[in-house]
Amino acid sequence: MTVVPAQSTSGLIPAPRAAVPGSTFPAGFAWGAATAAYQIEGAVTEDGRTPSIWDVFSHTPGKVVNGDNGDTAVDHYHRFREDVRLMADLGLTSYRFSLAWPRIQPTGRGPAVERGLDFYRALTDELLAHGITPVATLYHWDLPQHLEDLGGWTVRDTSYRFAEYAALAAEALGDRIGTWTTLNEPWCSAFLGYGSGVHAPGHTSPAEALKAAHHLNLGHGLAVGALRAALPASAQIALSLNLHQVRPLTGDASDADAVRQIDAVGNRIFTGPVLRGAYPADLLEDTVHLVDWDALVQPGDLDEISRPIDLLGINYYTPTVVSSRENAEAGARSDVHGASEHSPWPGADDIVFHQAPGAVTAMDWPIDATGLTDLLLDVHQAHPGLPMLVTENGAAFDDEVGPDGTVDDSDRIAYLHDHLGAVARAIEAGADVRGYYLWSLMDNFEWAHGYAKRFGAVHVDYQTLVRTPKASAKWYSEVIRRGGLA
Ligand code: IFM
Repeated sequence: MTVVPAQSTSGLIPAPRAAVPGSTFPAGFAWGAATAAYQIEGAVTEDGRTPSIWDVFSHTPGKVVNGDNGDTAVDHYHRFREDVRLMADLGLTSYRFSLAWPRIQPTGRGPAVERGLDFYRALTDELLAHGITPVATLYHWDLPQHLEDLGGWTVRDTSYRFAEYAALAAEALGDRIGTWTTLNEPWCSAFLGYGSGVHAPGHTSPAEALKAAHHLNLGHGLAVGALRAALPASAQIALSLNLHQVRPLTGDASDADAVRQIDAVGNRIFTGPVLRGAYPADLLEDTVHLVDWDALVQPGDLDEISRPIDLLGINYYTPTVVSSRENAEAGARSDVHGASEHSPWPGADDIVFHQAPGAVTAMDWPIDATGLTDLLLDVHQAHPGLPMLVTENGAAFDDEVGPDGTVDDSDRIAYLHDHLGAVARAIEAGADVRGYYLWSLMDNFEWAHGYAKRFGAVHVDYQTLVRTPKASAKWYSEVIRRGGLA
């Protein structure tokens, strides 16, 4: 039986309806793919855009593999119509992309640049014309450099600047975009950007990282307020977190404590204030020697941060295995988040990271789909009734174009099959998961790895910029057409 998945006509991700016959996935489930502005757009000096922290970082020698940068990326800024056609051919019902803050409000202050907004107007019009629901992320790591020069996320003012930018974007695009995400993976912005320094702006200070985390949380909350004020009441507002599915190396109590600590500084530092209105007491205790939390968290901040959201976005790639130092065995990893002698885990110096067993992707990330089911069910149990979207999931592999011009990425198909199965299991167990966004629509600039890692379902030739759907793209379009796995 051929089932055409229900499309959302309202620009919203619908609440679950009856399951598609023969499938676990509900009718109206968002079958999506995701990208981010700096990773795909290029055109970094066009139409008023000014440098972001990633322009500056990627042009700093030694920061990105091969000295790559996003100057051209995959030229989506000029090729978006072709890219939307690819999405439509795939049968995507939704597309998650990010708005470039330095395109819309170049100095992080003042009025919006219409030419920057026009690009997103044209992109969303094209999506809507093809029946694809746009999901816009306001911040996927491209802070205007101008704001970084004033202290970036280590200073409170940036949170207020972010809310102002959110209001400008919502006022201009709220008639076309019904579903909004404030931040993508604030853990990376704070702890890779200001802690280990492997991401822009490349700072290596545990105190700055913790301050950045709070100001990102505050920016999120203030932006939720700004979005609610500017958007229709029906708008859906989300936050995308790369929650760590943390597992102990052994059953020892000290490993359980290692899990607790990484869960605190990796996950609950965000879910605590956002979903419960408080920072976890154990996090504050673990990091009290690094930052003055009483001075950092000002009266009223937690009320702002905990403004209700409609959906939680979850990004998952691999589980995280930890132990205490005394339980560490051979095989311990020091490179869990890129090559840096500085830790992205403030206050957790005695915790050792381990490679989970089994096959790995080209990122050297262990493949374990059970982590996604567990993660979705953990969130479901901790926050019953909270609707979720898997806003990113996917894998990099060393894809090659065959002599016949096709790309046989059967390893990616296996990864996606297992992870969609993991989502189905979480839905069967009661989790309210409303969509899945494959990372990524197409090969793109993979941050500090440059163009060396390919996550796309669509191959991009970086010389010619020709796009070629891989076997996984064809496989995914069959899944979408059926409304679920076979
Ligand atoms: O490419 C990134 C994306 O920008 C954020 N989440 C993880 C992806 C793969 O590393």
